Amino acid sequence: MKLSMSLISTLLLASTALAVPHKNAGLARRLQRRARTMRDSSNRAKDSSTKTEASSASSSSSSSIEYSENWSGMAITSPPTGETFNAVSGKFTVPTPSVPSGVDSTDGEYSASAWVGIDGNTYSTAILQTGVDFTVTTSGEVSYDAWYEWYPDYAYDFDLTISAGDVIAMYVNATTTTSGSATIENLTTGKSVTKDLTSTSALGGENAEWIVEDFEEGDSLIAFADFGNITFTECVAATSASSEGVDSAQVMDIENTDDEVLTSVTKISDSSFEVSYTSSSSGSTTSSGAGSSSSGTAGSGSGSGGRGSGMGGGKGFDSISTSGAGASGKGFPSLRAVRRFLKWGRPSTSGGI
Ligand SMILES: *[C@@H]1O[C@H](CO)[C@@H](O)[C@H](O)[C@H]1NC(C)=O
Ligand SMILES: *[C@@H]1O[C@H](CO)[C@@H](O)[C@H](O)[C@H]1NC(C)=O
Ligand SMILES: *[C@@H]1O[C@H](CO)[C@@H](O)[C@H](O)[C@H]1NC(C)=O
Ligand SMILES: CC(=O)N[C@H]1CO[C@H](CO)[C@@H](O)[C@@H]1O
Repeated sequence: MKLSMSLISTLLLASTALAVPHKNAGLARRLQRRARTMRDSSNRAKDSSTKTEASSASSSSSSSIEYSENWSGMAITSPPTGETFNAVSGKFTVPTPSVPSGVDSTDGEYSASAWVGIDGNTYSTAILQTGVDFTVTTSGEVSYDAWYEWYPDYAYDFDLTISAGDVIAMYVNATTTTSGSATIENLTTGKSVTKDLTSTSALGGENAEWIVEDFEEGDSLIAFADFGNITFTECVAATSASSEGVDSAQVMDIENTDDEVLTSVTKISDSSFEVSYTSSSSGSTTSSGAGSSSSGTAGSGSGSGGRGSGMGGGKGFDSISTSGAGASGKGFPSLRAVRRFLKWGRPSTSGGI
């Protein structure tokens, strides 16, 4: 999968003529959405950056914290003997993200994602996952996307409007190792969306996880948003014979390449835990200390009626033919190029969406 991703990246870099200027806000928005389909939520960096230390902060039964550059939360790394996980679910309340204090304010946008999934930790060749991204720009615009993904295929957006404060339930269910579904439910309204999925990349049913992620767009990690804290509740990992909560799960925290630990996990019960953004003390350029009063980011709703218009549906991008780099100097990859590549036949997935 690493190979295919880097191949795609190379291809996309070669097509900068299709990259996009961001003076057109609507276009930039769609391009962001498109770029989001380049999400890569595997946890490849984990092994190289894994270290453990006594967990004093987390009053959990887990005795250690595993550090990852990408994932924070809880991950069960093996099902009961003789069984495999086929359903993982959890709930959380959608936070209002804010720009981390002390960052260079010219920096564009900051995101994080909360999701549940089967596999992807120790079992690395497939992940069935679903969740919600939250993004805040330095100008205070907040947006959300609900999505599903059967890695190594890309993430696709659900057509669902998400707002801060929504209580969201997330479910991934595997019916076989190569088929299943992802569901996001708005518990405030009871409305839910489900996507049936198939893949040629078989699940192992070895891992179950509830994660807040610094996800990847293109071939680099997005700038991580201050998400405040996210409490996962009613966490259930099920096999066909039994179910369990997070008692046996491994605590994971994000430590970036500057050795700053950006998250802190606190276990609340077997079915609930909290992930908090812990602002890094070092490197703070301005803003005297605790800037994280979450400054009421104007208009935390999702507003813009065009959101959720179905990235997976693939409409509307065909006329993109502009030049220049995208926001903050990042060239957004071209959907057209991606599609072309997919048509050429991406080896490792059916894309069966
Ligand atoms: C959930 O319901 C609330 C209240 O009606 C609404 O504002 C919000 O947009 C809904 N979110 C989703 C994800 O459907
Ligand atoms: C997924 O599994 C849960 C139980 O874990 C169940 O309540 C839910 O209905 C299932 N959803 C689908 C779409 O099969
Ligand atoms: C979550 O974050 C808020 C704001 O930072 C804080 O006041 C609150 O204590 C946190 N919740 C918990 C359970 O720590
Ligand atoms: C899947 C993913 O985002 N993995 C990334 C984790 O972080 C390392 C280091 O930045 C990246 O190399 C991985 O690609």
